Amino acid sequence: MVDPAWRAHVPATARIEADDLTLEGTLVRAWVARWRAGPDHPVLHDPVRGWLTGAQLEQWSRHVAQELGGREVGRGCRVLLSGATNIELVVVHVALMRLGAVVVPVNGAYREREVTHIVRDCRPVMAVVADPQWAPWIASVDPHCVVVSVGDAAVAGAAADSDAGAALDAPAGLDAGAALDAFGPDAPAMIGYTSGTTGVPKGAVLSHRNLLASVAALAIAWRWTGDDRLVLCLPLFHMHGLGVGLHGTLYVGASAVLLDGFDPDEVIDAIGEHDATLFFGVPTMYHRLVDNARVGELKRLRLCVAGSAALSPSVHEAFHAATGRAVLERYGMTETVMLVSNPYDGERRAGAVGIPLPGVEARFTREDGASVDLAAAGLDGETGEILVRGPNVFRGYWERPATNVAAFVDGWFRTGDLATVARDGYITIVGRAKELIITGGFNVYPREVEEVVALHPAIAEVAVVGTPSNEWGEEVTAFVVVRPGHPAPDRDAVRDFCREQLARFKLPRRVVTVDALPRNALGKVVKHELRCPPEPGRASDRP
Ligand code: MLC
Ligand code: AMP
Repeated sequence: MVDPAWRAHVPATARIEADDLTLEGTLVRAWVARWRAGPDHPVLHDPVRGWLTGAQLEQWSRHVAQELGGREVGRGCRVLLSGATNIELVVVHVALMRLGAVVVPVNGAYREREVTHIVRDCRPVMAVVADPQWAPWIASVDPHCVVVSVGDAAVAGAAADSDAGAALDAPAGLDAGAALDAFGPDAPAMIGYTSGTTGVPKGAVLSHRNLLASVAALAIAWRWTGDDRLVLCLPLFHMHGLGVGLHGTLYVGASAVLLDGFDPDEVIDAIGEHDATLFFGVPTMYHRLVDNARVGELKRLRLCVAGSAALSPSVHEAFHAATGRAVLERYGMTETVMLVSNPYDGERRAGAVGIPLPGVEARFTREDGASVDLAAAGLDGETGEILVRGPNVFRGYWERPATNVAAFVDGWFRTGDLATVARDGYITIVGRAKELIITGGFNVYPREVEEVVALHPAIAEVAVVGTPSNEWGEEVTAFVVVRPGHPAPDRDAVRDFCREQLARFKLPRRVVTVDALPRNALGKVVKHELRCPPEPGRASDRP
């Protein structure tokens, strides 16, 4: 039998099979085992709470779980979770996972339209959120959904924590304790909202096994151990911050310094102050770091990882020149957590995402529809859609049977991403079969923006596309046809008009007025023919 490509990630001295990744059963079981093995090990830091040890996280999350359990949050119940990157949010997240509730992470920038869609779709019993504005929005869909603030949910658990310092093996003495950490690997753990290939936001249901498999693979591939310390400034409502940064840290028994939001100087300060070894970021963060005079200080890190969007080779090279460190780029998605990564040992190729991670198998569907193995000869230079399979890959979208049929081919998940494979097996993402704009690592679905812009009284027609930007990767750009007799609305007028209905990162950064949209014989807008006029001196366009 041919060795899978992923073996390239495994150290020569280790023997690992795909099944070994999920031997611990669930992510929660693995976390609890680490906290018990190292109760005094510092696990999480934030500027308000300082350091929290494994024992403290175990106990605090257990008590929050008991509080929430007492409020009817049980196994399989969906719970919306949205808040800043800090210890309180993590405690609530861990508590929900330990209860067997299904966490639905939601971007805190979402507006009423976006929040109510998710509430209507997944019917949560509770919403633990940071923004008080959300309460009436949620109540408008379901008045029975309990809405609490992240602080209140976390503090309720802390107040119950009267046996602080009690032995870690005491939970059986607490009533609800027996109900924690007691579910199988196939139980749903999380529903991540994403639009997949079709553009309608839908929930990807990930099991505890999916989440475990992915971080177990990353621990091997990135040599991530309990001695590591990550500076984590990513939002905890997407896979990058949550499924990789947080879950991985807790899985390997390492530590993370949490920062709410990205500021290059704060990141560099935190790395120095806390002797960090790791940084994970989206390309926009690396773009800003290489522009910072102190970027050289990042050379003290063991590993810098980039993902969620393509890292431009020029930023990769500038970072390397300034720090002596080659950024390790990887590729993943909500439905699968992580899929492909450059190797820790070996070439970290600028512009490529690397080789499938341990446990992950990848195939290609060529333009003629033929599906071929990644290693098949003659792929060099050809473009195909990547299909994947593995213990990390979700089973389907929440209550979307028809979409699920189309999302898989013979058990292989269609990523909607187009790639090429070099003869040595390195994968390069070259485009997308799905209509999607990725700006600063956040996904924007053109159709969603088009639907809102089209409501503007002066706009007759609109087409939204992603246009290249050095800083953001892509920028949301709206091409508009103005209604006869109306003055053309400028960029700010369009943004202001959409502000109530769209999260800020979805607002068009460019608005271009055109006489007509290019259409094909069937009347469909030919988006690739839409071109932006140059705007010299744009701040975001670094040469
Ligand atoms: C913020 N803004 C954005 C934006 N982020 N606009 C477009 N795209 C974005 N990503 C808006 C703000 O609302 C503000 O609007 C204006 O830009 C200036 O904000 P800023 O202060 O410069 O931005 P900042 O807050 O610094 O945010 C930039 C960022 C952030 C890069 C730190 O976008 C970020 O944290 N991105 C990470 C996204 C992420 O975690 N993705 C993972 C997805 S998981 P205004 O109107 O007020 O001027 C995934 C799977 C995988 O994809 O493989 O990982
Ligand atoms: P999401 O829906 O937020 O999970 O976004 C996943 C998408 O992000 C993938 O399908 C890719 O299109 C994109 N993506 C993630 N990592 C990379 C990368 N390193 N290079 C290019 N695209 C990426």
